[in-house]
Amino acid sequence: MNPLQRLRAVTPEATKTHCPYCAFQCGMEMTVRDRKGHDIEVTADEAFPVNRGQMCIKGLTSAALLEHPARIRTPMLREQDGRLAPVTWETALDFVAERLRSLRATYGPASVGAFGSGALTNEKAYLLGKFVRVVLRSPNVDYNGRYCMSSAAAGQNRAFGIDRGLPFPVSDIAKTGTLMLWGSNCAETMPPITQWIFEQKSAGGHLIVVDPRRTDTARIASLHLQLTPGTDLALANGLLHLAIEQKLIDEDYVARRTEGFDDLRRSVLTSDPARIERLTGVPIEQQVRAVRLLAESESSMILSGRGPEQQSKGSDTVLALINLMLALGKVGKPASGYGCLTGQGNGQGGREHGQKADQLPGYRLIEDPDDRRAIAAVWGIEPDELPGKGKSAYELLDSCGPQGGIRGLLVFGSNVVVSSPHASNVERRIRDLELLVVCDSFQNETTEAAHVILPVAQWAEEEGTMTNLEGRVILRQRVRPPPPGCKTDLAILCELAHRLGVSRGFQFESAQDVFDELRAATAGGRADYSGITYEKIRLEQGVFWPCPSAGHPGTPRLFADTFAHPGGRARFHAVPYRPAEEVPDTEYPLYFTTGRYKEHYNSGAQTRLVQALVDVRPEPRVQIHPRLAGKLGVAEGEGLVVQSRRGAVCFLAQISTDIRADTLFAPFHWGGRMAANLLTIPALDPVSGMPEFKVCAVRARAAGPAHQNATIA
Ligand SMILES: Nc1nc2c(c(=O)[nH]1)N[C@H]1C(S)=C(S)[C@@H](COP(=O)(O)OP(=O)(O)OC[C@H]3O[C@@H](n4cnc5c(=O)[nH]c(N)nc54)[C@H](O)[C@@H]3O)O[C@H]1N2
Ligand SMILES: Nc1nc2c(c(=O)[nH]1)N[C@H]1C(S)=C(S)[C@@H](COP(=O)(O)OP(=O)(O)OC[C@H]3O[C@@H](n4cnc5c(=O)[nH]c(N)nc54)[C@H](O)[C@@H]3O)O[C@H]1N2
Ligand code: SF4
Ligand SMILES: [Mo]
Repeated sequence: MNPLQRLRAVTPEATKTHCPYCAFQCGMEMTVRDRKGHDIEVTADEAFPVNRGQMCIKGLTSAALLEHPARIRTPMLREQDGRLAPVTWETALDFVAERLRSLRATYGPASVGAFGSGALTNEKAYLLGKFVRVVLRSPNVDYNGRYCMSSAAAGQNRAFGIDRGLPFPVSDIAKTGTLMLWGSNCAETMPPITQWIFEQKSAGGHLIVVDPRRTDTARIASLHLQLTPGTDLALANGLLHLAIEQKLIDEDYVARRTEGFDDLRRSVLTSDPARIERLTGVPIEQQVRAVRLLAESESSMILSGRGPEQQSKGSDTVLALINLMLALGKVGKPASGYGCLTGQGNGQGGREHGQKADQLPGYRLIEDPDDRRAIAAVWGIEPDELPGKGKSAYELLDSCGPQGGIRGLLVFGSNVVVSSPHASNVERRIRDLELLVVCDSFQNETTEAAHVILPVAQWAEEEGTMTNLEGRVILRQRVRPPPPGCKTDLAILCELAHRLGVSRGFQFESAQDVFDELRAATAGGRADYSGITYEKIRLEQGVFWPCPSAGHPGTPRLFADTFAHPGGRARFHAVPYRPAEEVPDTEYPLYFTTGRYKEHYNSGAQTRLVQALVDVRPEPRVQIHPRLAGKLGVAEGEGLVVQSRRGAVCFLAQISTDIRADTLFAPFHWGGRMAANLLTIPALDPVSGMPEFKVCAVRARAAGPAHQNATIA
């Protein structure tokens, strides 16, 4: 069946679209079963080549969000007495525009800004960046992808000159000889990916997992390196040292395709296996086995997740992983190389179109004069009128209030009070804002501090493109109209722009119109979308960027012949090991690390509303090794008070030999007193601005009988 026939074969009510959650962006079909559009069935799209008919429990239950009773259906304004009152759109938008105007007049344009999201479509990310730069004239726009992909992005840009999470389609996973999943628990965080891993394993491939916990992903591995949290950089350098010692380096590849190896070679001299074993806890035999599997398989790949990336040295760690794969001569070979498993639905596209503090559309740089000229021309302004680089996500939030100088903030698609490090600080800061506007479909912990809440359409109620973890640009089609009272993010941005006196450049009939402008803005940029159209996406099951012209087929695979740096070579970087910002000591003797459950998504703002998911995972539990639990006197299901220098949380204990005895783990999907981020440290990677979500020091004690239910209350 050709793709057109396949589209027609679908029943009239079934619309092909994609899941609202993670970067796997499973193809799904939504069928409206009643005339009101309330009863909607979700099935996985058998024909979509990424998930091939599989989906996880989150995607399959996602339709519950559309008619959810908690859905906000009218704008809300905070009254003098602190209560939220429903108001008309006119009132709400006039109020926001007036406050933005007066804050800018009093404190200057940089006093207002926006916080965006990897949940936003490409069109929204593009228009948000344009709105902040052109209408607010502020440098301050950043987004939650800073918490997610920024270290991998920084590493790939420096090494390859381009950042596309995966340089190949996920189907290449099935063809690789050795797959090393480094700090990714993808069996739980993008479950349908395991079909490719199982295929790889049945073809005789090896799977290595690097994680301080024996996760569902580690359980299917033939080799599990259960390292000490925060020591990934040491381990990666150590593997390179071993590769050099054991003569596994592809000298010919290094000479032809790279630069900077001599400096790197010198820098890993001290990373001898015994030292690395002491630092990381990974036995020498395991180090040797891992590097031999990577080097000696005809094809091999390292895919990283948030484990090594969400550290204050995350971008260096990514460089070390790339160093290793370049030195082994793997990058650009079939089914080989380095890739990052992007997290959010549009984590990839969200970082390409200008909602990042240092970037302009097409992955252009805001500090590059040529890039500024190119975008200013598309936007019809002078290059000088474009503001410069703004603050990174955590720094932006930490600057809210009179001291930091950010007085007004618009939030699109992030529950920052739950998902930011040192959450109590972020909550205090945003409560100091003179204007906090949250655009969302639901109230959450962040809207509690909002002056205005604007209710938005959800993913199935509007069109837009997303760029999945492979760099494949896909199309979300509209399944039903938004409920009366809700507007799209695009409409909100345009209407605010008009009220602030900027009409030109903010008059779009549809998301597709915005996409057409985005295409023009990316032409000639690193992430070139100019040859992509909605129609082409429909016909070809998505199009991989770069796609620089209408006749261009898109680029599923990068680096076969060249890298994106001038001269075409990849660059090695010497990245010496350094410890985490905070390591255990006598006062706070344990590591604390964080991550995810299969059933919940990020801050939980959406999934905590879905009963089927709450039934399976009603609350967070702290994972603790039985030996440590015994020492602390805590039993399964009892309260354990976990305390860091920033706060304390009483979690119920989940006792398990799957975790190291020096480490506690908790998910960050809950807010309030159960927020893991009350404990985390806001140490930031100096290059990427990524917070150290994966490592801090804590102490723990049994809560005692009086407090057993403390976390449930
Ligand atoms: N179910 C579910 N799926 C999701 C999401 C979700 O919230 N829930 N979110 C989506 C998003 S936005 C993202 S970014 C991805 C994230 O996907 P993953 O990267 O798979 O998720 P995490 O659980 O954050 O981290 C992965 C692993 O890192 C390990 N880890 C902790 N500390 C360290 C360390 O120091 N070194 C190493 N090597 N590993 C460490 C943790 O034990 C954890 O198992 O998932 C996406 N998919
Ligand atoms: N301790 C710890 N903290 C972490 C992490 C960790 O591993 N450990 N991971 C970090 C990572 S990787 C990420 S990605 C962040 C994610 O955490 P957040 O940035 O809080 O993201 P979500 O929880 O996905 O919040 C999305 C919100 O956006 C809304 N939304 C969804 N789509 C749209 C839309 O199109 N428009 C608008 N206006 N709103 C929309 C949803 O209803 C929801 O309220 O958390 C980070 N925080
Ligand atoms: S794997 Fe990701 S995209 Fe697929 S259904 Fe689950 S959450 Fe949705
Ligand atoms: Mo993420």
